[in-house]
Amino acid sequence: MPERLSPAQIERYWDEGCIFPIRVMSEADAAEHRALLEEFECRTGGPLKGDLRHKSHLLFAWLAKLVRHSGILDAVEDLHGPDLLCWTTNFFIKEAANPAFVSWHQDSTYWGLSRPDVVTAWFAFTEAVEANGAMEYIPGSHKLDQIPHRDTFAKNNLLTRGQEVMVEVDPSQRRIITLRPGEMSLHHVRLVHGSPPNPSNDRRIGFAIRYIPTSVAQVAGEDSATLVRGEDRYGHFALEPEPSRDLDPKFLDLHRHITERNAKILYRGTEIASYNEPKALAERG
Ligand SMILES: O=C(O)CCC(=O)C(=O)O
Repeated sequence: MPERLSPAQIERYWDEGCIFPIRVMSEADAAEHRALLEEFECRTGGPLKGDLRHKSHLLFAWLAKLVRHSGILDAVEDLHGPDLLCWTTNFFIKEAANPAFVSWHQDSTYWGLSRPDVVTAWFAFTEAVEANGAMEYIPGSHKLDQIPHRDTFAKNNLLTRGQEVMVEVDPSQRRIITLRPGEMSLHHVRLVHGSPPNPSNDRRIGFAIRYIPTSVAQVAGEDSATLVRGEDRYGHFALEPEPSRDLDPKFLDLHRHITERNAKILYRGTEIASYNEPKALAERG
């Protein structure tokens, strides 16, 4: 057992649904990660878009390494044991002085996973503070069952369906997840959380890595995941290969296939079939 987390941190995770800050790498190394992302964005003419923001660890070798980073996995193992899958990854990028926000929600709502044994490692490429739209959460809310959500498809909402909890959230209860670059928070899949816009003059960049023990299954369709530690004795997911270089054409094809299939799970019950469409639908009203 790695024991990256102290007993007090483990207790707080199960009690409050979230712990932070946990240092994964130095600020200088986090700045290098940001530079790698921005070098790609510069070359391709602007911020990472659409489905490139999802499962990006299948496209970039440096992100494939990040999801396997022992500073992250040792902490996840302390919560969920030694056999771990990375189910997905999602960039949450808020541009400077931009209205993008994340409504109050529980991650578990549309993911189709068999049990709420899912932890997100939200890794900070930049600092995340109140002034640039850091994540906020309601302590203890992960102990609630699944709360009904309504889909809004709101234009500036970064979530797939712009989904929000159909209960009043008391803002006086909220806690802000403040992180320096290279630190992470860990949050439970049932935690009620969200984040306001970023009015600052720099981007706020987070990379959310979703981990599950291999015993968790997908119940809403065919799915794949990356074995990042231990052994998979269940075979609930097709196992994804690791890219050894960035943007390998074989991996671009695989990524397209996987993200299209995932979109069917995440958007089931709507008319939407891909990560690129929701804004268009919202604009059509
Ligand atoms: O990055 C944010 O502000 C929100 C992220 C989020 O909702 C998540 O990681 O589940």
